[in-house]
Amino acid sequence: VGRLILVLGDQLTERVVALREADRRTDIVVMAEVADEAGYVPHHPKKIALIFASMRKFAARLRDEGWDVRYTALDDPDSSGSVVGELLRRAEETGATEVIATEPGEWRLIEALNDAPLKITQLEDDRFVASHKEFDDWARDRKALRMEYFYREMRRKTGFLMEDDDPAGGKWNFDHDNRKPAPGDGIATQLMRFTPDETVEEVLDLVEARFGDNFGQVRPFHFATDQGEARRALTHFVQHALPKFGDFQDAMLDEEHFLYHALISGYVNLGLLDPIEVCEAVEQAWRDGHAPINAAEGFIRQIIGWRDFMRGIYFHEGPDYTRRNVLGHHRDLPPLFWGAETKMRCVGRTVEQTRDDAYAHHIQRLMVTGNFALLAGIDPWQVHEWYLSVYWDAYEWVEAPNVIGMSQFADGGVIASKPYVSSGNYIAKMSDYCGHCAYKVKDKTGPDACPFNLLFWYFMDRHRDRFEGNPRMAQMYRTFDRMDSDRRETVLREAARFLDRMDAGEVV
Ligand code: FAD
Ligand code: DLZ
Ligand code: SF4
Repeated sequence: VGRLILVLGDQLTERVVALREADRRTDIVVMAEVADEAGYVPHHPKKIALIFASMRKFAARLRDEGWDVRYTALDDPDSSGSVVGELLRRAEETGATEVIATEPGEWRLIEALNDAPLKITQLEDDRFVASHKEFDDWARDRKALRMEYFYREMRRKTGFLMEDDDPAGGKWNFDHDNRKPAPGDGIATQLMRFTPDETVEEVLDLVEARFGDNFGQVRPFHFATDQGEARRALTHFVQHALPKFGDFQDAMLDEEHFLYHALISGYVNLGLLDPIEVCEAVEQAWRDGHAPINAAEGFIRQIIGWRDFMRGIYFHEGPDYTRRNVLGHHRDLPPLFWGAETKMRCVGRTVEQTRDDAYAHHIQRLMVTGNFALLAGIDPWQVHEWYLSVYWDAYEWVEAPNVIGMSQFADGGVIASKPYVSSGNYIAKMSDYCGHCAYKVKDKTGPDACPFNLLFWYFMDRHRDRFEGNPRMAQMYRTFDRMDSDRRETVLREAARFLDRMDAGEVV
């Protein structure tokens, strides 16, 4: 009897290690849509549909290539409802006694496989530039783990944008040229939309029926659901949006959801696109003179830098990472995160877009919803569960470091050297939200004051002990201390009142 080869919903490529190790003449592939995975958080229906539809198409392809695939659909009456349960059921059905798995991207599932009453071998997922060992070797003996230095190693290792031993263009990092505010003219590339075929439509019906109460709607659905479509989405990005990706990476517009972003994270995380293939396409565009170096470098840094770094941190830090809360934040996540009315235009629009698309770009996630949650002192675990639920690309290995670490500083600075907090000024500079807002970003106190302006000082004041000695924050404390004491008191009092009203369920 052959072995069972487990392929999870975010391992949809022949290049995944368990499939590379398998023998298609004797081994049996197990794939399962299960209630446990679909329900550990209330995932956005579009995310569930993307995963199920892509799983079904991948299973069909494996069958075409001669694999024996045992596939459990969500509504299979014999299903046990869990990944381990399905492995046990298939073991009994086939007589197999051994399972080969690619290590899942979440401790919860790694531990479930470890604890299962079956011989399961978990092979390290090598769809990343750095292996666990390479990351741990790099991290060992370093006082602080900083992405920039890790990234340079990954540039050397992969050879992307390298001229012999030197970085192309003479610099490792061209961020200085990026970060332009939103351009005023009609802009942005058209999103690549795929029309659902019969397989996808079936999944949309299933998801609508089973997860219709989750935040967001499954239709309209336009994501790619196989490797061919995902490659077309990548090509579309490289042709149309990449040249301006760097310039407007941090910009936000009230009426524009996607700007020049790639919209590929979901595909890369699922396995529909390979991260190296993505970087090759981007590097080639630069070599062909189609995209400037600041765009190509900025983009490649997001993939072999940030993405790989986040994965390294998740595994390096261990299973308790998502429970960290060094700032002692305990406020409940307010209903406005789930679409309840808010007068804050930036937050309202970001949440609305998240509900509609299961997508928001990096700066919306970091400097609007993330910034607000951090300033307001919301429990990072609840913030983490929200992000894990609502985005099409959210899997714990990448979501948790971004949320717990980068955005909420709940890990005490493992990832970020200072918290990503800002007053309304930053949002006013990088977006056109404020012009549509009921609050006034220029007001620092008073009935119309932008809540970010109030909460910024509330946060700084509350965490003075921790951050005053941070050289990158000292200037802010000096500014605060130079305010006259009446004004300081007014700001803090109004911030507290704002939070009380929010906690009481008032529209804020
Ligand atoms: P682009 O802006 O076009 O960037 C290109 C690619 O770079 C992305 O597709 C992605 O693969 C990679 N990338 C960029 N930044 C990061 C990063 N910080 N970490 C990892 N990869 C990165 N990304 C996820 O894939 N899943 C998540 O659950 C997730 N949660 C996030 C939560 C917060 C609070 C923040 C601040 C960021 C989060 N990110 C997450 C990172 C980033 O926001 C998304 O990868 C990006 O918005 C995806 O859209 P895009 O493909 O258009 O990306
Ligand atoms: C996210 C997800 C969902 C919604 N459903 C399934 C599923 O039914 N079957 C499956 O194999 N995987 C699913 N996934 C992805 C897993 O949750 C993911 O593999 C782990 O969280 C590790 O990243
Ligand atoms: Fe957001 Fe403040 Fe601007 Fe309103 S004024 S959009 S709350 S930053």
